[in-house]
Parts: sequence; C-alpha cells; structure tokens
Amino acid sequence: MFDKDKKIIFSGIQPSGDFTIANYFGAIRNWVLLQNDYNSIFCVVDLHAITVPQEPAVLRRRSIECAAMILASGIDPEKSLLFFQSSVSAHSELCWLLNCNSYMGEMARMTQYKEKSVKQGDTIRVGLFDYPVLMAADILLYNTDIVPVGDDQTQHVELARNIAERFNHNYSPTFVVPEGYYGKAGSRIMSLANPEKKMSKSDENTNAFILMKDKRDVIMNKFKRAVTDSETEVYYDKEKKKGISNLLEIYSCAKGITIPEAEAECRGMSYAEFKECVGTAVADCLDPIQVRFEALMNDKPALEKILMDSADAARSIANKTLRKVQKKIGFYQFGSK
Ligand code: ATP
Ligand code: LTN
Repeated sequence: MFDKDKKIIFSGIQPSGDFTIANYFGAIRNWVLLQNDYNSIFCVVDLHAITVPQEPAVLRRRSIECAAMILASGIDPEKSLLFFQSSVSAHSELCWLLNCNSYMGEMARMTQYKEKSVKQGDTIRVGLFDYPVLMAADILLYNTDIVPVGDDQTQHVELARNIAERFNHNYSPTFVVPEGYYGKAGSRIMSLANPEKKMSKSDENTNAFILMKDKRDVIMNKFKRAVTDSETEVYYDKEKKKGISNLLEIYSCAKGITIPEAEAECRGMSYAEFKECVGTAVADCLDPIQVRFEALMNDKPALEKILMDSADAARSIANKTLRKVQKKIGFYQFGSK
C-alpha cells in the first residue's frame, strides 16, 4: 500500500470527547488533503486519553465513533492506515525505552501538562506527565517525516525531535527526526464561550464548542450565544476583536476561503446576521460528514475490519523499529554471535 518514494506522515487524536470543529479544521481536514501525497498513518490515541479519568463504557463507545468520524471526514482506508493506539503494543513499549532517555526537566516545561494538571488537584496521574514521551514513541515508531497537528502541539513535536536526536547521538542513527506541519488557517480555533481559550473537546461548557455530531439547530443556537464584543462592525483584528476574528476564521474554514475573502463577504452585516451565516456555513460543511458517519456506524463489522487490518500493517512497521531500538540499547539478542 505504501509507496517507497513518498514521505511518511503520522498523527494522532484522543478519544477524550466527541470531535469538535477545531479538531476537524485544525487537524483532520489537513490529514484528508495530505493523504494523497504522503504515506499516511493515523491513530486514535486511546492510551493518551486515559491520562485523565475516563468512564470505560464511554471511552469504548467514543473510540469507535472517533474512528468512524475520521473516515467520514474523508480518510480513505485504501490510502491511509487508521487504528487504535492500544492495538499496537509497541507504542507502550517504545514509550518505556524513551522514558529512560528523557529528562524530568524537559518534561516539566511542557505547558499542556502544566495546564491540564491544575484541573486534577492532587490526583495528577504519572501518565499525564509522561504524555509527551508516549507521543514521541507514536511518531518515532513509523519513521515519520511529518506530523500534521494544530498549533497547541508545537512543544510536543519539538520534544519528539529532541528525544530522537539525543537517541541518535547517544547510540547511533536510529530515528528519523520529524517535523511539525501546521495548516494555514484553523490551526488555533478558539472557544465560543471564551475567545481567549482554545476550543477543546473536553471543555465542561458545551457552549464552548461545536461538535462534528451537532445537529443544525444546535449549531445555530451555539453560534447565536457565541461571545463577541461591544462594537457592531464585523472585521478581522485578532487582538482587539478576538471573538469576531475567531468566527471569521471558522467561516473561512467552513467555506474554504481565505480570511480576507470571509471579511469581504461579511463586512456590513449585523452581529446577528453574521452569526447566522457562520452557523449555516458550518452546518452545511458538516452535513455530508454526518451522513457518512451514520452509514459507517451502521456497519460495525466493516468498520472494525478497517481498524484491525490497519493495526496489523502498523504493527509490522512498529515492531521493526522497536527491535532495532532494543538492540541498540543492548538488550540480549538470542542467537547472535
Ligand atoms: P482535549 O480537550 O481532550 O485535550 P483537544 O480537543 O485539545 O482534546 P486533541 O485530541 O488533543 O484535541 O487534538 C487532536 C488534534 O486537534 C491535534 O492535532 C490538535 O492540535 C488539534 N486541535 C485541538 N484543539 C484545536 C484547536 N482549538 N484549534 C485547532 N486545532 C486543534
Ligand atoms: N497529543 C496530541 C495527540 C497525539 C499525537 C500523537 C499527535 C498523540 N500522539 C502523535 C501527533 C502525533 C494532541 O493532538 N493532543
């Protein structure tokens, strides 16, 4: 399936909540475009999701729904691999080996850890601290050249690069040093309830995000309530008009146009008219994805086959890397001279 002349991309997404339009515009939509030009590997990272508490039955349902939503968005199983992280044990195993080559100091600097640990009080899981090393393992197992993610993951991709370079230096060249890829628009969609904060699928305020599963009336209502400002004019200014600028960015993503084009279309509208336009554009963009999602969820055996076949293919690539690393580290090689 993979073409030797093409570079490799890998990306992951957590089944920590139903996907939002930020996950779609910031990540999944880019994957769909990139899969034509790269050997593409996508992973529903369930091991990452349990770094914060999850209800087992909910995690199980969400994991399969997340996979279906990725396929419904246009990931083509003929071109790309899509599997659950927990199906390929090499992810956990390489994570341990990399843990022993990573430093507490560099991990303690991770802003996502600092932000997420605040919410956990005195029950912060060790896994939450270790999250970026598992992410490095995900990436490095597949000789990944490019990692398409949203802006919030820059620091984690940088850490994966540092871990790869250090390992290559301490042992001998082993890992490909990956590069981050950030889409032009939509790489940082903000919360509708607080445009100072990024839109996040695990936000406790359901008005903060639009889910990819949300029906048209819910979408229209959430946009109606979106926080803006006390002016009346629609124009783009990321400093002064965070709420409106975020809506313009969402509109441009949903319509597939640039922000200046979106601004030109919407200038002169009242805030109420503008919000209605954004809602309609988003609902129109999600409509066909929701139809495909329902169809995929109604054929579980076919969906499971895609995930299992992909996991088999991923496992064979990942195990090769893992064996190479174990050998370099000095684990005993049976049958060697
Ligand atoms: P959680 O709230 O559980 O941390 P999340 O919504 O931040 O989840 P992730 O699963 O961590 O989403 O990220 C999946 C992908 O979506 C990543 O590539 C990430 O960069 C991208 N992404 C997440 N939030 C945004 C956002 N607000 N704008 C653009 N891209 C985003
Ligand atoms: N931490 C990522 C999800 C993720 C990921 C990866 C992304 C886990 N492993 C490997 C790219 C490559 C996030 O988006 N929050």
